[in-house]
Amino acid sequence: MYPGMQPQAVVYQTQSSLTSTANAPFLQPGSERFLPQWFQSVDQDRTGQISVKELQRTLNQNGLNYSLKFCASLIRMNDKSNNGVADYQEFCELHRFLVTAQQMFLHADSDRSGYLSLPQVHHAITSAGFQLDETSFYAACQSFDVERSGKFTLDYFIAFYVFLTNARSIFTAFDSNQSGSITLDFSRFVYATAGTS
Ligand SMILES: [Ca+2]
Ligand SMILES: [Ca+2]
Repeated sequence: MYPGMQPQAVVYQTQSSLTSTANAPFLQPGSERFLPQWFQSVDQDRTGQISVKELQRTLNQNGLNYSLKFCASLIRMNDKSNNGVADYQEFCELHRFLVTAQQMFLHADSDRSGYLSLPQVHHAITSAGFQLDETSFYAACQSFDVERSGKFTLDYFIAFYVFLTNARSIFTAFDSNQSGSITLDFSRFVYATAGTS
């Protein structure tokens, strides 16, 4: 529940769809053994690179319905060559990131409801080293949980985690002397926010 909100009737998501997402073969622990085969099957046009659309199709087939824009930010997270597509190494790193995020989700979902409450989300991201004050935490949650249900399913949680990871990378890049605070003019602020979404 977000601060200032009244309790409402709760509509629970069916367990079956969540279970199938959590069991997506692509993200199961041990699935890294099959990454060469995964890479080949994801790379439908045989370019040797995974495009944003190819990634979106695969995640979709695994129950993670993401926009093209979000899939682009997933690729950007590990895009060392900065060419907007994922080569095999970048694909492997992305896979490792997604498996980790899914494990964080399953670990935080201690009551096995299939979604995380806001305190569970807070606990998960704090354990991952993200320190946010309460106002920032709720504001960030609401930008993903647009219906303000207070429930983070796996896809929401991954999106939130990607956002925080990208935000931290950008912050760290600006905070070159590691003082823990940065000063941005408008232009650099736009540059920074463009990299987080
Ligand atoms: Ca391709
Ligand atoms: Ca690349």
